[in-house]
Amino acid sequence: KFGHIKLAPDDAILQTAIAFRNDSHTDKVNLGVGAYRTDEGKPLLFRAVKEAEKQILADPATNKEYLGIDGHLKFNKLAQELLLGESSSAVLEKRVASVQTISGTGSLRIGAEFLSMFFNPSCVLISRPTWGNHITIFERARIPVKYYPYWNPKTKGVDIEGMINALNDAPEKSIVLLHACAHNPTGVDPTPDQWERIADVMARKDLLPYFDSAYQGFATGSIERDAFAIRMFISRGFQCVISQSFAKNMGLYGERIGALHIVCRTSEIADKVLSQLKIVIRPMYSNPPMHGALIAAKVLEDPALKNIWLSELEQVSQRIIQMRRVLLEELVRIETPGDWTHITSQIGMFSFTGLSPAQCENMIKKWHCYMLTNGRISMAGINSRNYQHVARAIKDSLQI
Ligand code: PLP
Ligand code: TYF
Repeated sequence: KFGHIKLAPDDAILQTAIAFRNDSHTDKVNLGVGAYRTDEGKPLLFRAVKEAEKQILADPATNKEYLGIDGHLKFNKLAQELLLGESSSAVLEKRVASVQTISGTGSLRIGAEFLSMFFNPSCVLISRPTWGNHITIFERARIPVKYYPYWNPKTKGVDIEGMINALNDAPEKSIVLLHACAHNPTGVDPTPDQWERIADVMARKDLLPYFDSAYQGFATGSIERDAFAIRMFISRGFQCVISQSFAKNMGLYGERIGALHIVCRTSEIADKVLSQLKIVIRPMYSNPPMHGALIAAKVLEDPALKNIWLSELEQVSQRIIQMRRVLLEELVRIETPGDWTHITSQIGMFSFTGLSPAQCENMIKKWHCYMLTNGRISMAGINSRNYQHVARAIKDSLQI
């Protein structure tokens, strides 16, 4: 019955994690998967999360009943307010349809399916490059995928003219997928002025913005600043779709907690959208898991826990920024050829080094520095014990 099935390739990103684990070399460095690591190279359990979990388990009212199809309602509301701001007109006017989802990936998949069924899109425009899963998710939802240029290898910045031109040429009823902040994999975001230009052309062409928000608080350490683009679009009157993940900013990777928000014109429309989102979800997994929602809701609801969380988030983003500085200084100190200042000007979890595929191979094979072959390194994998090794590896690989 199944003998005809061919072996599928592994996910390129998750494959680097496996290769790293299987390497017995003592100097190995994990710069592959975007998951935060402490300066000791260990996963981080946020103190606020641990405390919230303790309170949840101690509460006699805690049970393991099913959630509704749309998940934990208080979580949905708190997640909405974190993203859009408590005083957002869209929140106050109750015109945002929100459902709990299976982290950011599940949110994107439900969002794409909903748009495929109810928006009749001509295509989705995705940045080139992007997080690989974006492409497959929209293809699976039967939405044709097109691209807009994003990365300018010469300036190692955003190709804003290329992007604006592509949006200008977009077919009617296009969806435009935008990374809300901390673009994966490039680490470069549009400036506020560039975001305004993007909004101008999208308003003129009546394109639908779809924000992927996987790193709120991770880019700058500020929840508000990292939500700038989303809030600016909404304040300009855009309706939009937003996928939100708590994997990175609460360190809840394996709990699979996220949300999907659809900002509508009126609360009546939002009610109808919500009813249809439930119909999309019901035959897929019936209802989402509870534990991550309880944790995130507790952290966002309790002012003391929220403060602890925000200061931890600040520390996490500061450590990454510090490692950018330390790596750059070391590259300069050992006289690495070329300009490496993009390491410190890029933001978020990743740096797009500009190394070629062959140079990346050398990083991996000779130096045991596991990274993506598109040149992306996860800054979270760098720490005070391995930055010199990574700098030496980069300098050596440039000879390839
Ligand atoms: N979107 C982007 C840009 C990402 O980098 C990721 C990965 O973390 C996700 C979405 C979804 O991650 P998760 O499903 O773990 O929330
Ligand atoms: O880009 C990354 O490394 C993160 C983590 O299928 C990730 O977004 C990678 C691959 C994947 C899911 C999450």
